[in-house]
Amino acid sequence: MPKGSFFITTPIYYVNDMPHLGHSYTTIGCDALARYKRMCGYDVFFLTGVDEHGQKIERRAIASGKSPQAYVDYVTGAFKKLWAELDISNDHFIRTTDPEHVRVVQHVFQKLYDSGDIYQGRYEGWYCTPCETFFLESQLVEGNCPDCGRRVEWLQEESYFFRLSKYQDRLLAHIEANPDFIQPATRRHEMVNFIKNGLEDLCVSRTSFDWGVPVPFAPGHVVYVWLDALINYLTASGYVDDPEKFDRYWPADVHVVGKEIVRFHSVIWPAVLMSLELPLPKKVFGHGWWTVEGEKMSKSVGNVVKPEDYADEFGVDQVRYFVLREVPFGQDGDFSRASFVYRVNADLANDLGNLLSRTTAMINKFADGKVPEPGEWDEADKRIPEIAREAIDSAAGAFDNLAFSEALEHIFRLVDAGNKYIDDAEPWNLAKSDAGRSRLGTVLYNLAESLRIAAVALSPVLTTKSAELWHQLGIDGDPAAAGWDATRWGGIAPGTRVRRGDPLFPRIDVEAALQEDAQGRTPQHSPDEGGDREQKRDQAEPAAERSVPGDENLISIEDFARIELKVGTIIEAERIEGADKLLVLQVDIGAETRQIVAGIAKHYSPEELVGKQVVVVTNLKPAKLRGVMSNGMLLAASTTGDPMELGVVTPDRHVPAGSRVK
Ligand code: ME8
Repeated sequence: MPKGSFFITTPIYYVNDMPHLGHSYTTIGCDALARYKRMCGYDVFFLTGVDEHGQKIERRAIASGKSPQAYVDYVTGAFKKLWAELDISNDHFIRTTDPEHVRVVQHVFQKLYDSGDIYQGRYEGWYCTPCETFFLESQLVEGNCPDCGRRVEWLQEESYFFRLSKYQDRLLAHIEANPDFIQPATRRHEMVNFIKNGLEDLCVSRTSFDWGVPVPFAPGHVVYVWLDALINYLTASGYVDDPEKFDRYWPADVHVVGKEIVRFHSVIWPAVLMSLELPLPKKVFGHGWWTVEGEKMSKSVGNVVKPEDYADEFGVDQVRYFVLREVPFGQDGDFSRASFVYRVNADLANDLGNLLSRTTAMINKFADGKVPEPGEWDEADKRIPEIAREAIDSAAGAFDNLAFSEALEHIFRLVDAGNKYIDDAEPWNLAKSDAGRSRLGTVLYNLAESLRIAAVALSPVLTTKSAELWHQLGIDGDPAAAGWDATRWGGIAPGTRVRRGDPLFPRIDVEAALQEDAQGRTPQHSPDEGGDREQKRDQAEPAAERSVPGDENLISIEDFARIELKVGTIIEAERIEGADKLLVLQVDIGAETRQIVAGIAKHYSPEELVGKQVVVVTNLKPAKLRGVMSNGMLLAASTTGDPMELGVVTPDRHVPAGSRVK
C-alpha cells in the first residue's frame, strides 16, 4: 500500500546546447531522491524534460541551418540518450513543443487574462536572450546582464503583462509561514530580500520572433518562454487533461533547480499559481553550481564536462556517486579529473570494494564459502548492528532533506566500521582456536550483513553496483526492489553461498588516468606557441612539395583516408581576448557542434564567418590554444608572403553539414 504520492521535478533544460555535467547533476540528484522515495513506499512521479521554445533557441536553429523543430528534435534526442545512459528513472519526459503542453499554456494564459491578472501594455527595456530574462536599467551591471555578464538588448514591444506586483505581500507571508518552502536557507534569505525590494509586473508575451506558444487571443504574440516553461509542471501532472492524475500528484513535493533559477520558481511561479488559485509546491530546492578546475564551465573555455565520457571510461555508478558525494547539494563545487579519480579510488575501490572482497574471501577460506551462523558475541560485535542502525537512520533523514553527500557519508560510516572491525577482530587469528571459531561466525556474519544493508541504502545512487554487490554476497534479487525496510538488521540467511567475482570497483591507475589527461585530452601549448597552429604545422612537418614521385614520402589512399574531413557550418564566431590572430568558432558538423580555434582573425571578422560552410579535420587530437580548447581544424589556403593572404576552403555549393570530404 503506497504511503502517498511524491512528485519531484528537475528544471526543463534549454536545448540550445548539448547536456553536460550541470544538467546531469540536478537530474542524478532527483533520480536518487525518486529511487529512495520509491523504496520507502511512495507513489513517485519523477518528471524531467526540455525547454524548447524562445528566441535563444530560434536563433541557434537558424544559425545551424535547421528548422527550429528539426533542431530541437536533435538536441532533445541527446538529452534522452544521456538520461538512459546515466540510468535516470524518470516517469515522464516533457517537451514544451508537446501539443498537450501548448494547449495547457494557452489555457492558463487565457485564464490569467480573463481574471484580469494579465493586461495589455508596452514593454520598453532590457532583455538578456541567453538568460531569456527582462531587466530594469538599475539591475544591469556595467550595462550588462547581472546574471551572465553578457550584452543585453533594448526591446520596445507591445506586450502583455502579468500583475506580479499584486502578489508581493502574499508571497512574503507564504515564505515566512513556510520556512521549508525555499531551501537551503541562504536561498530563502536572498528571495525575501529580492521581494522586499519591490516586484514589478512581468512582461509575459513577445512579438519580435515566433518560436513559441501563440497567445490565444492576440495574433503575433508568443508566450514568454519562462511562463511557458514553468507551466510544464502543471501539464505533466494532468492539469486540464487528467483531473484524477492532477489530484494525485499536485502540488509538487519538490522542484529541484540550480541556484540561478530559484527566483523564477519561488517568486514568479507561486504568484502565477496563486492567481490560478492552485496550491503551491511544497519546496523549491536551489542546489549549487559546478565549476571545472576553478573556472566557469563554458564552451569557449573548452572545459565542458561530458558525463558520458566519464561513464564510458570509469562507469556510470562512479559518476553518480562522485557528483552526489563530492559536494553538499546546496553548495558550489569544483570538478576535476584528479578529484574524480581520487574519490572513486578511496571510497569505492578501497573502502567498499575491499570490504566486499575481504569478506567474501574470508567466508570462502574460513566457512566453506557460506555465510556462517553467528556464534558468541562480544562488545565489539554488538556494536556493529547498532552502527548499522544509526548509519541507516541518519542516511534516511539526509536523503529526505536532499543532503545526498551527507547520506552517503553516513552509509560509508558502516563500511568504514566494517573494515576496522576486520582489522581489530583479526578473523585469521580467531580461526586458530575453538573458542575463536565461535566468535569468527559472528564476525563473518556481521560483515556480510553490514554489506547487504549498505547495498540497499546505496542503491538509490549505485543503481547497478548495489545489485552486483548482492549477487557476490550470494543474495538473489535486487536491493532497490527489496525496499528501504530491507535495511533492518538480520536479512541475510546463514548458509547463503557467496559468489566471489571481479572487483566491484576496479582501482583506477591514477598515474595513467591523470597522465592521459595531461597528454591526450588537453595538450598544453605554451602561449607563444599557441598563436597559429596552421603555421606551426607548416614549420614542423615536411611540406608536400618536398616529396617527389617515387619518394617514400608518398602516401597511400588508405593513409589519406585516415584523415577525416567533413563539411561544417559556422554557427558562432568570437574573438579571443589577448590573441589577435585567433577566433573561437562553433561549427555544426552534423552529428555535433565542435569548438575550433582558428588563426584567421586577421583575415575574417566573426560576423562574416557565421553561416559560412567550411572543411574541417574532425579526427585531430584536441589541443588548447591560448587556454581555449580546439577540437578540430579548419582547412585554409594561404600564401607565405607578408602580408599573408588567406582563404578558408569552402564547398562550391551548399551541402548538408557533416558531409564527408574525400
Ligand atoms: O534555466 N552546475 O535551463 P538551462 C550545476 N530552461 N547545475 C547546473 C550547471 C552547473 N554548472 N549548469 C546547468 C533553464 N545546471 C530553463 C529552466 S525550468 C521551468 C526552466 C543545471 O538549460 C541546473 O539545474 O539553463 C540549472 O538550474 C539548470 O541546469 C539550467 O538549465
